[in-house]
This record gives sequence, C-alpha cells and structure tokens, in this order.
Amino acid sequence: MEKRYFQPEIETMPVEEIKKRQSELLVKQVKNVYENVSYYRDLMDKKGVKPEDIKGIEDLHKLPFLTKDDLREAYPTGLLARPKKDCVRIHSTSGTTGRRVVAYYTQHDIDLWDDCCARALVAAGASDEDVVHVSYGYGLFTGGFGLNGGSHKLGSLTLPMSSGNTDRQIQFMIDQESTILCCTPSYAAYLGESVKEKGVKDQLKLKAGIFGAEAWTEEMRAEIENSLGLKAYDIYGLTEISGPGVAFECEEQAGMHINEDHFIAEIINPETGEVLPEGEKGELVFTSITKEAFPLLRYRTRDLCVLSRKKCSCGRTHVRMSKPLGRSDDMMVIRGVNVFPSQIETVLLNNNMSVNYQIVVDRVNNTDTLDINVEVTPEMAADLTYDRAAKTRELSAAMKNMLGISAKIHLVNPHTIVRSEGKAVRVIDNRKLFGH
Ligand code: DLL
Repeated sequence: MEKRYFQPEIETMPVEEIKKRQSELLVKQVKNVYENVSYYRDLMDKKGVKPEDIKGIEDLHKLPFLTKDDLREAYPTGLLARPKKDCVRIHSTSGTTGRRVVAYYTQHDIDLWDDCCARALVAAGASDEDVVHVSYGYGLFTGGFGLNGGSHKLGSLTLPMSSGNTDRQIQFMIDQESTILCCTPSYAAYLGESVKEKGVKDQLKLKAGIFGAEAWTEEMRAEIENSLGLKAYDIYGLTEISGPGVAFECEEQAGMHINEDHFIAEIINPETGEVLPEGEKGELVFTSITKEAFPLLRYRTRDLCVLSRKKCSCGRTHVRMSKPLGRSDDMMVIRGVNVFPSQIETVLLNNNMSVNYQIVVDRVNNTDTLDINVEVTPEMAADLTYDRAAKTRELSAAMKNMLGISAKIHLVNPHTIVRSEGKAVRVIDNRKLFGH
C-alpha cells in the first residue's frame, strides 16, 4: 500500500519535540560513551568536560570533536561502546590511505539504519508493491546492505544485484520490472548510456532512483532522469555514522532531510571549530544519539554544506542539508586557486558534453597543470561535420570563466575513459601534495 512516510509520527514531529528528544538522548549517550569508551573519556578529560556538564543539545558545543584520524588511532576497536560479542556486523570505508575505518553494528543499530533507508525509499515513492533494484556494491561498503535492509523493512521485492555486469543489470530490470533503482549517480549515468545504446528504454518500468555516495550536480540529475525515465533522488550517508540514509531527499528535491531522531547535525567553521548559525556554509558534524556499538560524538565529516529549517512542503519537519558543496579536504588548490570538481562537471554538462570525464592535476616545472579529459557523445562522434577544435576552444573559455584559471581540454572518443561500477574516480592528482 502506498504511504507518504515510513514513520509518520517521527518524520513529521514538531521541531520542539525533536529537540527535546535529542536532548534526552544526548545526555544518556554522553554518559554511556564516557563510561564505556576510554578513548573518548580521555578526550573529554583533556578538554575538561564531564558528562554532568551536558544537560541538553545547548551544551553540545562543549564536547570535543572526533575526526577520521581519531578513528584510525583507535582502530580497530578503540571506539567500541559495546563488547564485540554484542555486535552482529561490520562495515568499512574504501579508504586507500592509512588504516581503514571500521564501523560496528549491533542488531539494534542495523534496525535503526534499515528504518532510515526505508524512510528514504518511501520518500522516493516506494511501497511494498515496488521492485527495488539495488546496484550499490554489497560487502564492506554500506550502500548495498543499507538499501537492501530498507527495502526489506518496507516489504518491497528486493533485487540484491550489487554492482557490475551491466548487461545482466539491464536484463533483470526488464524481466523483473524493477521500479526503483539504487546505485551511485555515476553508475546510473552509465546504465542510462547503455540503455540508450541498446534502445530498450521503453521496456523499463523504473519510476525513481536513489542515488548517492558521491557528489553529483543538478545537470547530472537531469541527464539521468532523462536517460532512464525516472525521478532521481539524492541520498547521503557515511560509514562512520551508519551508511546511506543519514539524510535523504523528498519529492521537493531541495535538500535532504536528516534523520534527526538518530543524528544531531551541526555546521562548524572548519578552521576554527566554531558552531555556525543555520544557513551558513560550513563543515557538517554529526552526533549519533541512538547507536549502541559505534556511537560517535561530534564527528567531523569534512563535507561542506548548509542546513535549513525552512518548512518543507512534504510535511517532514527534520532539518534539511544541502547537497555537499565540496569537502573541506578534497578541494583542490591549483595554481593557488580553489577548484571543486563539481564546478568542472557543471561546465561540461552545461556545454552538452557527456558525464564521462576525468580531471588530471600535475606539477611540471613547479607549475600546476590541469587537464580535463572528456568524452564526446556518440552523436558528436558520428557527426562528420562536428568541429572538435571549436568545441575545445568553447569549453576552455567556459572553464576559465568558472574556475578563474585555464585548463587544457582534451575531447576523447566515446568509451575511452574507464567506467566505474561504484564511485567514479574523477580526479587524478599526480602532485602527491600530502605525502600519500
Ligand atoms: O558513501 C554511504 C552511502 C552509500 C551514501 C550509498 C549514499 C548511498 P562512505 O563510503 O563512508 O559512505 O563515504 C562517505 O561520501 O562523507 C561524502 O563525502 C560522500 N557522500 C555520500 N553521499 C553523498 C551524496 C557512503 N549524496 C562520504 N552527495 C561522505 C555527495 C556524498 N557526497
């Protein structure tokens, strides 16, 4: 049966009530963590904060932050708040440098995560009558298991496809009449491209897609919606805080509602750590108030975004976060100028290029170089009158205008840039500025 919300009483709870609930849970969680996690107790002691100092969310700013470095330092079990024998699962980030981040879950933690993903599915219009096609990777990555769990909870028929084998994905989509597609936006774009090549769009029954785990632009949304014939919804999350479903888009498609009954969100100035007022752009910080095994307090995500309490027409009262506008740590500084990959993507897509591109940064003779390889679309490649040199000049000018620095544009043939079945590798920075 179709419903508007998965848990209406929570998702539409008056803001004052949410805050009251957050305060109560925070006080309990701080006490729990102080008593059970020596690593965090040491951090609190160092900052001179005792659990009694935290009487509600107004005191949250007194607590120390946690960063990925702390997680690495405490690896593997230093931040566990429950005995390992109470845990039923781990997940891990795909981090290639340093030690991995591993998050632990009790059954309670899995249940609440499933609820969050079920809320996201319902917000995208899913019900127990839908066929949910999960093409996020299964395994240590949280994407596959997360959406799988949400879909089960909702009672939808779940296709645990995992990523890869695009021909088989499309065949199952047709044969099983998949209605909701869950995968990374870059894989959705690739699926859209393959569907177009096979000429099978009219055999698909897709109505919505839930795409996240990496940054994507509005231009890319339009492209995917068009190629797959669905409405594309954003979903946000991170392994440390549970996985996908920390926040999700509703039909408004204007920011993602954060599941505030489980996670308290703050925006801070990434340089000073100061908490910023609503509406200001800064680094997103999460405190998990209901998790048992791996409850993180004031975890710095490095994602830059803006929060909004503006009333949403969907009726949900939970605060909305903007799409991440970059990361406080993935921003590239090229010839002294701050460059975000999303700016480059916007220029490419606004100029009718394909979504298959790669940014290569290097340093030659002490000068940074920026090269952008982008595939021409099959239509452009087939058009004998197409003027690649003119297009290259046009893109170079648009890029200079957007970034403030010039970039070398290389138009390459379709299918020459390696496709991703998970998160796309958009940036290759050969400068190795950070010693990795
Ligand atoms: O990417 C969890 C996830 C799986 C989210 C499936 C959505 C869908 P991690 O691998 O730990 O977890 O990566 C977390 O990915 O801090 C963001 O920088 C980025 N990210 C996640 N969702 C989005 C999004 C999963 N919707 C990191 N838009 C986060 C932009 C996102 N960036």
